[in-house]
Amino acid sequence: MNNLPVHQAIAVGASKHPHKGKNVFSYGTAGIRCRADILDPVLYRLGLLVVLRSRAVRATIGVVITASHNPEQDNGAKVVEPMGEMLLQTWEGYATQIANTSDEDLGQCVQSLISELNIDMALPANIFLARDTRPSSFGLAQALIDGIQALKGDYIDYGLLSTPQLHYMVRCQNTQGGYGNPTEHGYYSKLASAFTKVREQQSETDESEYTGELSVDGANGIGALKIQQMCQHLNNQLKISVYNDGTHGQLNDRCGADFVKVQQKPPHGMPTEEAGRKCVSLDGDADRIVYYFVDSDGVFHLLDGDKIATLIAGYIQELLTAANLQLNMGLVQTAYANGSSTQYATDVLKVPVACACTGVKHLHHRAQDFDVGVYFEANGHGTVLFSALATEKINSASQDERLSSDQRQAATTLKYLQDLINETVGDAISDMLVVECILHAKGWTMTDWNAAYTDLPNRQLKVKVKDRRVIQTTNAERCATTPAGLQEAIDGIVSKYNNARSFVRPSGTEDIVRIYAEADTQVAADSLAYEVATKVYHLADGVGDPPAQPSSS
Ligand code: G16
Repeated sequence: MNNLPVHQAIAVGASKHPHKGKNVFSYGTAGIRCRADILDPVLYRLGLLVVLRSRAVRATIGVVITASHNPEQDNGAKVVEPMGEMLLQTWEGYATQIANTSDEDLGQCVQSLISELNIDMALPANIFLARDTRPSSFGLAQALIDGIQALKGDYIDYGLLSTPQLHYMVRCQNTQGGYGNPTEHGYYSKLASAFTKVREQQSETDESEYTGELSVDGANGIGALKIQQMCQHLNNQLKISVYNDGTHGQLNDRCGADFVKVQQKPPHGMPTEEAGRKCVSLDGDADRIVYYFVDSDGVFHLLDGDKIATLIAGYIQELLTAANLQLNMGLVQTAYANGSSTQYATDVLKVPVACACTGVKHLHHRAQDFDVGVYFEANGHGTVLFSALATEKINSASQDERLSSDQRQAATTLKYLQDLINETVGDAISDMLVVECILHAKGWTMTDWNAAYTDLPNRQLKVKVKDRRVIQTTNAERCATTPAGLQEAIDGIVSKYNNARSFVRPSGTEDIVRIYAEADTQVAADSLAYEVATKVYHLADGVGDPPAQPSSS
């Protein structure tokens, strides 16, 4: 621990982590993210910031060093709030500010934040940190630690963890164990015990075609390691084979949840030919999951975040009805949600649907408006939130002798299901266990689950432009307000297709503009996406080769 005055300690650290001032950093959709080789000074500065945040809220704050779905050469950091949520928006601004501050101005920047936010620097500060498997993560963790120590913060370095595991640790710590034990073992035993208890409540019928056999694509990342550890706690209740476990391929290289979702095809490195075989892909920090299978005709079927969300919402609704519990449940999606899923949720499940901007931080907050808020992005990132009222009602119904045993059993199942859900943030491992419980309860195969509704054909493309900030959007990102003429052009293109929809938005994790299109056929969705991408390329200063027409399968 250093004994230097604040200014001096910051300067000493800054000299070890010099800011070249050539790049502009911003705290985007999920933290700071860019090429790993320029991040060292940013992580040092973030170390300073999280100490301030910890003192400001008088609680433990978390940092995960990861760039999730991005390629291995990238890296980044996600800051975790005391209850396991994403960093508060006003502090995202401070993070962006400090990340771009030169070595000379750094002491003054920190001092201004201390005064402006009235932070008592005599208070203790406590930081939990963890990292993914990227080779650059280890060194960046050291830069973060140097920042923490410069402001005399304490820290626990958990080493390799999935992002949702670190979110869980932070919440456990700040609830003094109320949410569980802040250890990796605590995480696995909480989930394994809840999984077993939910399944004990469910009776399996003779006609059940459910199988607990799964192939898992670990994206060559942290999820592969952690799911194997989870398996050791499940007493063979699931038979999991892990592929892309990091021993051969590169992180996220032609595998992982993002690849499978965007390319709409199986990952490399995992056998998927067996008809009906249940397959899942995790992303690079294991906070996203998608399911898929190949049918007997060799056709690939993707069950993405929308299918997972509607499965979970439908099941919770059945349990609420069976337990005679009146709680208001809602589903939160983004503009990427397939039109068929929104229609199914609204018309069949009769669950109200809200649309939020991309980024689980936005969905999470919107989901808090409901007693039971199910939120999922189509890319497989999501979870379920239970309000204090919902938790209380479910708990008391599970013990209420005045209710019928069926009603009590439904409430008890809900109670254990809540324990199985990682409410802090989307968690691929927890989400997978929840889905497996629901499929088990229903006795469903992948084909049964997939039959709930049919996705509208869709396509996602990326366009590289000079400065993606020229594209601004409104109406939960469904409408572009700049550059001039872009939205009118998109509207004109969309009107030529049937049952079509398209929008564009700048990514907050990659240096690209994302294009989404859906229409009545795959050929139409591909052509629509291509036309819109070409328009973006021309109106927003595209760089490199113009977009290529996707080849429809
Ligand atoms: C992050 C966010 C997700 C978001 C995704 C893509 O995921 O947590 O909510 O959907 O980025 O964001 P964008 O379209 O702005 O690039 P992850 O898994 O990469 O952390």
